[in-house]
Amino acid sequence: MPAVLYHNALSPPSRVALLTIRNLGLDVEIKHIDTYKGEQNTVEYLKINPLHQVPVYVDGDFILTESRAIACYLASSVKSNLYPSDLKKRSLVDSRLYFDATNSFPVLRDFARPVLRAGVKKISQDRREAVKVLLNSLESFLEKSEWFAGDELTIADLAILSSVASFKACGVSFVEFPKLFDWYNRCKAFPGFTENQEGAQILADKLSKLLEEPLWK
Ligand SMILES: N[C@@H](CCC(=O)N[C@@H](CS)C(=O)NCC(=O)O)C(=O)O
Repeated sequence: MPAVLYHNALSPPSRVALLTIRNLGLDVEIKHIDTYKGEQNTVEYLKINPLHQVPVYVDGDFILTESRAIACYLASSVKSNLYPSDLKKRSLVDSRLYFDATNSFPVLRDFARPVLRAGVKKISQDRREAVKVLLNSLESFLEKSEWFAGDELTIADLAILSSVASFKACGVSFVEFPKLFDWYNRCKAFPGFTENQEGAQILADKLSKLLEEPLWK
């Protein structure tokens, strides 16, 4: 029986796990969980993840939550260079993954969640500014190397792509961030890019419908 990823395409963390699966070419069954219909709150699902979130990776009796941990596990399980075994290279990947978890995703979440979950109709200026500050930080990482954790694509790029694709779908301009724009365009060659962008677009369309102002201005 193949392993299962409980997934929702709108969810940036869920797309981190999916991008990893696609780039590793793994045979994993993708089960869609509609978090807007509350499918993450069923008794059955809560047994898998009491935090009622996607993504969750399940392989037999092995249950793994947290998108970036899933990415590390999957890449390690097949000894992929997407998560290098060299300690220093791997630590740089970890560093970027922690940055992604504590900076990129929170900025995106704070931008989107009040609209999706709390009926907010306008995104505050400080949340819009936080997006630019984040993209500026990402731009600075790319001054040192072609990819976020060195000279080759790693799961750090896949994690960051999930958030960046969401901002792109929201219409955020990349004119001030040429290295990031170039990196984003180079990512197009990798498996799962379009699928990830489509999920990001569904998120952006949903936000647009709920807002009383342009999504990005
Ligand atoms: N730190 C978690 C975050 C996962 C997360 O926030 N998932 C959200 C979607 S973006 C979710 O499932 N929300 C549904 C809920 O909380 O009920 C990860 O990286 O996997």
